[in-house]
Amino acid sequence: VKHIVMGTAGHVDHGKTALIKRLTGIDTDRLKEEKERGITIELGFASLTLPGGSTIGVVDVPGHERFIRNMVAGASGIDLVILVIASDEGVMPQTREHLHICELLGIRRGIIVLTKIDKVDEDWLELVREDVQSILEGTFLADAPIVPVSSVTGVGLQQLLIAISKAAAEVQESADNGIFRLPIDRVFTIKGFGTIVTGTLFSGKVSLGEEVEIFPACLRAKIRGIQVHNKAVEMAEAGQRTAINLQGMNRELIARGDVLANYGALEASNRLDCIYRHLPGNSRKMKNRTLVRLHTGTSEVMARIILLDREEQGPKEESCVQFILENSLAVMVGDRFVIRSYSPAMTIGGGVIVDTLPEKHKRFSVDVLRDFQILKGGSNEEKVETILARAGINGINEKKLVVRTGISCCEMRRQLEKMFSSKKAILVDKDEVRVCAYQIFENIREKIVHCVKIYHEQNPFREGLSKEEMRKTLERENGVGQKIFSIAVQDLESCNEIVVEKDMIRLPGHRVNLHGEMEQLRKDISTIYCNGGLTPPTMQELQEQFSSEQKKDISNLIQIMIREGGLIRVSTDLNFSRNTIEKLSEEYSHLLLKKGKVTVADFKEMTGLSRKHSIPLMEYFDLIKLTLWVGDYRIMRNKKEIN
Ligand SMILES: Nc1nc2c(ncn2[C@@H]2O[C@H](COP(=O)(O)OP(=O)(O)OP(=O)(O)O)[C@@H](O)[C@H]2O)c(=O)[nH]1
Ligand SMILES: [Mg+2]
Repeated sequence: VKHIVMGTAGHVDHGKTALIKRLTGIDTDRLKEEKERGITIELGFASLTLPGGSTIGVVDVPGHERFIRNMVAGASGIDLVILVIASDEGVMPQTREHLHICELLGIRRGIIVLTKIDKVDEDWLELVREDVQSILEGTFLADAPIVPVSSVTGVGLQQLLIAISKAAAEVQESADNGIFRLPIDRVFTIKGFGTIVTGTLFSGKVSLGEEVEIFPACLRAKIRGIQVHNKAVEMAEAGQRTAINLQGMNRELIARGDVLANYGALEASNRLDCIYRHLPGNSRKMKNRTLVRLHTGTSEVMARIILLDREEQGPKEESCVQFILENSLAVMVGDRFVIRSYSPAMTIGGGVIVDTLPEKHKRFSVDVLRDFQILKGGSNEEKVETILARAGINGINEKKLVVRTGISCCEMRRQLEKMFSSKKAILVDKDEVRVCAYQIFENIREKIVHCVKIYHEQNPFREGLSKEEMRKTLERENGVGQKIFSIAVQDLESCNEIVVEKDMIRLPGHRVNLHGEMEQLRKDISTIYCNGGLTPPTMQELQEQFSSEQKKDISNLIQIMIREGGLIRVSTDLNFSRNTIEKLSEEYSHLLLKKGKVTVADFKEMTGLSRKHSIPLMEYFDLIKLTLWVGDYRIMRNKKEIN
């Protein structure tokens, strides 16, 4: 069954509430203040049974400009609008403003009702009709029927009911994304029942006993009772005016503007990427960073608009923007919004949300603007790809993908299956259906292999590195989560790119039995340097003593031995054993103490070395600050400092 909600719209005092009362028998002005002042303040609700027997929900909104925020809340979610214009007054400011709001909210169907015809004559009515027609030009109501009525005499009401039935029959059932969502427009308590919330059920369905959540505060609650058109029901569906009794929920914690939804379905956000249209009637251009009122669903928040693709925005222009919200909202991609200026509060534009959890963007970035085009009008696959890229290293779960792309749950499942098999996405967590872009996953795989490779180079004696340690490093440095890490390791293992033994990861080519050979090689090198004393071989001379396959191992080993301290690097080409250097250092110190000043000739005489070895060694001792080079000779550095 198609469920339909019809809403009123129009200037204050034009007869909206009187009309609904005449049609439904229900006086939707319930408040004492409303009765006293004769105006509507809060939203009113009723149901209307059509000639064919079906029942539709009715939302009556206030016309006064001070209560526009209530009007926007009431109008979001309606399928059909009754634009009420009093024939004695004709088109007034809120006639236009409400019309704009309905247009911006994406309402597609409606009827114009000219009320109070008992107060005007035929000629006047004709003038008003022409005036009305001119403001409807180019809007969704351009071809809508115009029905003159009097709520006092009852003239025209029958024709109106027929027009409503016809329009209701033409309402297309909107594609349902499958997520239960109800933006709350009223909260109250009933003795013995506790907290009740009401709203138009946007999408999905809800049943008795179900676990739900209130966003953006993320409060858990249980459905104790459901009413539709004042009747208790087991389940409510998209498009129905619904009252819900929540179990275990304090009334004070909920307010209009909150959203009741499936548990875990939504996420609070402080930034929204949107396509924004500045209304044609605006006299002023929209400037970057303007503070505005953003209305969406039943909520209103203050927000700063960041124009991403232009310096300022003129009337009729459409642009890519990001809103920075003063209070967080829980919305979905595809949701419509209305923007009103801060002061005076006037409707100036609106549009549609294209990402609910974006990062801060750089203005005029080609990449960002390309993403906007995709999120606005791309294929499902392109949209999912863009959001997966934005979601980053740990991916995003399927539910949140639905929220962030506006693609329905069923369609999303099909889309993901396709992307899994074409290697564009990968499932990283089966339980919550968490998905990651394949490219990002591949980067993690590469990073792991690279880490192991580096580790082997630096630690040729070790079999491999600890899996847990690598996981911690990747988590710390790249934010890689546990699940995706283990999937990447498993995947690499099955592709035979790494070997996992117990808690160790190594490359398949890394021969564990090298251990013994390497140890032997190390001993050999050590002996060569010990025997070499003050005249060790150069790197090349050393390499020549071994086979060519061992070359790479030797330079690795030398590096390790230097790092460990057994060998001392004196110049790029000369290494000495630690013992040799220590002994030499002692002798040199003695000489320095004895002579005070030591020349190269003195050093050569002491060691019996040629310049080739003497100079690098003397420079080495300068470097480690044993000596200070003063012109032609060296002095002991410590001694000089004492002086
Ligand atoms: N003569 C005559 N008076 C009407 C008709 N419809 C409404 N009225 C009167 O107009 C006044 C305003 O009517 P409402 O229905 O409260 O107007 P409204 O559009 O709901 O006003 P807000 O909700 O405050 O915007 C009331 O005094 C009604 O009795 C009509 O068809 N003929
Ligand atoms: Mg009213």
